[in-house]
Amino acid sequence: MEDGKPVWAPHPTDGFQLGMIVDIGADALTIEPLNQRGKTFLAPMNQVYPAEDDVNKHVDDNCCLMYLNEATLLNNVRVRYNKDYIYTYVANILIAVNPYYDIPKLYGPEAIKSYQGKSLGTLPPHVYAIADKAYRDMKVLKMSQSIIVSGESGAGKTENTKFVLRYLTTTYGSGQDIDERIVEANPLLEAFGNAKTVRNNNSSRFGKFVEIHFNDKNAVVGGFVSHYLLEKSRICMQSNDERNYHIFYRLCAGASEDLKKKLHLDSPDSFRYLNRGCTRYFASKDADKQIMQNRKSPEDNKHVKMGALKDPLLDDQGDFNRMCVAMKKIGLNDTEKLDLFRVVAGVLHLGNIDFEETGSSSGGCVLKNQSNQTLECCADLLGLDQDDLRVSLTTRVMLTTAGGAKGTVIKVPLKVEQANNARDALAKAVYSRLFDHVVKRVNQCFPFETSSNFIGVLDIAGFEYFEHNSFEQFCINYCNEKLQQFFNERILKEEQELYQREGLGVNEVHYVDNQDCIDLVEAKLVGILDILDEENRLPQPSDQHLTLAVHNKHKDHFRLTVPRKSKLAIHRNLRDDEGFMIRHFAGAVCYETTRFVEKNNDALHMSLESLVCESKDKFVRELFENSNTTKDSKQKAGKLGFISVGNKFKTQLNLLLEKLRSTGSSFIRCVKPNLKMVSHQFEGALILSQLQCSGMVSVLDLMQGGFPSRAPFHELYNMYKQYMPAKLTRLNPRLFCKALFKALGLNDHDFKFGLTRVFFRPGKFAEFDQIMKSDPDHLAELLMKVNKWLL
Ligand code: AD9
Ligand code: MG
Repeated sequence: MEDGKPVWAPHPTDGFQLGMIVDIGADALTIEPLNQRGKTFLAPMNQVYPAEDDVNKHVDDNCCLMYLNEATLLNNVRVRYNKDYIYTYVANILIAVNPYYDIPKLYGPEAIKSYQGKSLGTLPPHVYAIADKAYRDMKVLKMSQSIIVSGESGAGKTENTKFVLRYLTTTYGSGQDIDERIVEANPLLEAFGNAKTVRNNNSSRFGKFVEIHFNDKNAVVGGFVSHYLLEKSRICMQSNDERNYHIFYRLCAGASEDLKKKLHLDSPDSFRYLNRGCTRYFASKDADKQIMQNRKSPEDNKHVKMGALKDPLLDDQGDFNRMCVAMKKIGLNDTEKLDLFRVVAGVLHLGNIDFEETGSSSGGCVLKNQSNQTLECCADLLGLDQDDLRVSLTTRVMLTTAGGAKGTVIKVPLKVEQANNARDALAKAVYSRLFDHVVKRVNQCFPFETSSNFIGVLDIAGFEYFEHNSFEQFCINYCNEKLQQFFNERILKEEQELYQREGLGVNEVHYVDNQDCIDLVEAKLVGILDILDEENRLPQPSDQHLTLAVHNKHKDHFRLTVPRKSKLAIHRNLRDDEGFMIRHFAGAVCYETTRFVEKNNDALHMSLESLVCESKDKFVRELFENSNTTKDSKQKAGKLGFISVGNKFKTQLNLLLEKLRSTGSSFIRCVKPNLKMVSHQFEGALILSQLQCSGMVSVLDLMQGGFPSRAPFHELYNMYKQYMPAKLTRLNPRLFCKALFKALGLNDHDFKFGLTRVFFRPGKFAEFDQIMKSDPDHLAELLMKVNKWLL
């Protein structure tokens, strides 16, 4: 930092503020803010960064700045955001800030056209440029590609994923149905897998990896969707101001009178699974109208409460119609549509079944009187026998070895709470099997026989850290540790190894290897997932016993500690057997272990499992027969009463990473600009923490001294061979490149020659390519210069 020049110093809400250093202490600096002369504050030495001379200047690629640090990155992203330039590169990584409004022409057909075949960096940063790079890399390198889209809830992952899919199918499609189907599958997936949360009105509650497959001529031939971890708890319970999955409300709002009758549907208010959690709003016609006019301003509507359950920001009826159009476009017929709706309605009715104590000495429960009709509806919709359903919900079948009568089946009556749990477990199992089916059915819409390569787009929740963190956050953060490790491997480790191999002499950048954290979760026997499975297999598993076992096994592990060590009071109140804290790459998270054991179990108890497997409704029966648990594991699960959710996720995740490692990769880091979900509001501190969590700061360190673009000598030689005078073609590729660079008069600082390739400073390869391609006459002239130089 130079004397007398402004610096970036920490600011509690803006992230950083400009100031002057007025005094230097042992480990802190005294700063005078530029906009508050005369006032000073202390800032830790390592949180003060040099500022660019012109702080209002912005650049497409952050690596073009003089000082690469988190403050200049934040400032660049801010200046650009204020001008509606929501995309920014850090070398080849794309940062995408959610604008929360439709920026005119940003994604239109003209934009799609303009990015086709263009090297990264020749046009303004864009998600289309990343999609096109993936396509060109696939074509040139004959290698599948993946695009990893990450960011916190509401940051824009799903929207950007959709833009990538639309770009690839529009630009490189085969002009057949399949292109449209890949895009139109989304409304269906979102209807069943997305919900309104406090963070995002259309939050994906599952992860997905969408592959677009290409033939040997590099045209789209089909697609395949893999899905991860649907949030099951939402089906029965939602937090304040949140909703269940969209499909429930859409069906209630959009079904024809006829269909409503058939499915015994009423307003969402009448269903237990829908009427808790979400704020209620007026639903009179006039109020509705006024609400729709104010759709973009949730604050204005906060006072309009009570009445039928309806969210003013969501148009359930319109969305229902759009979903039906999408279903038709991807080829679902009316019977299939009705199958889906019937099961959705069945789940709703199931949720309305209530129990009460019998008062008898056996301590069991019975259905409340008014639930008998609901039971009938539910049984009818799911093809179940009414009495069997009643018995399965209120008793539990157990195999006993007591009194020497080996294998005797006894029926144990359930208490009200246990019956409630059985009902909810059944609802969750039915709905999650239904979601599996939707994904499977979607996959049948774009089948392919042979594929040469694919481009896969990963849209999965980013690192999560809430006040209360449970099993869902534990799984998603474990997943993010794995993805961060992959990012480190691809961006940091491989990069440095290459510099070394090529003899570039660039300073080494240190980053934290998170393998120890991954091991803590997934290692055989001692990892938390295996300890959890072991707990699930005990005759009387408990969350407390599990939690103590985790602490005991990892007493001195650097990454694991007890909640009372947390910085936050809310966590310090937890006992040692109520939670554990993990130090993740992106920060420490305290997990409350209540219901870990239950959430880790995908098995229905035996009587419920056999009830649905024997449904008279073929569709329902097949949901369970064809679910991805094999017959073997089902039988095993039946005996043990346990199928592990955590270990299934671990297996899926490891397969995904294996796949990612076998492809070329690009990264899109999505950023949420504010918590209000409104346009034109940049909350610096919030954004800074997202940039830090995404590993961008280590990348800046590396790039500060690095060369993110490179081209092998022989590639450059072949690329420009056709323009060369005959004499020059005799030169070896390396010498030719040296001559060419000299002739072009490129700045020595912008590139470096390695052993097999030339390395460019960020953004400089695009400049070079532009010169070479833009003007053949000029190129010939330059090459004559090369000729002279060699002579
Ligand atoms: V979650 O983890 O699934 O809860 P995402 O997927 O990161 O989350 P999503 O893509 O759903 O967020 O974006 C949230 C909302 O922001 C969208 O519904 C849009 O209203 C808005 N959004 C996001 N990206 C854009 C954009 N490029 N242009 C306009 C956008 N609006
Ligand atoms: Mg999403």
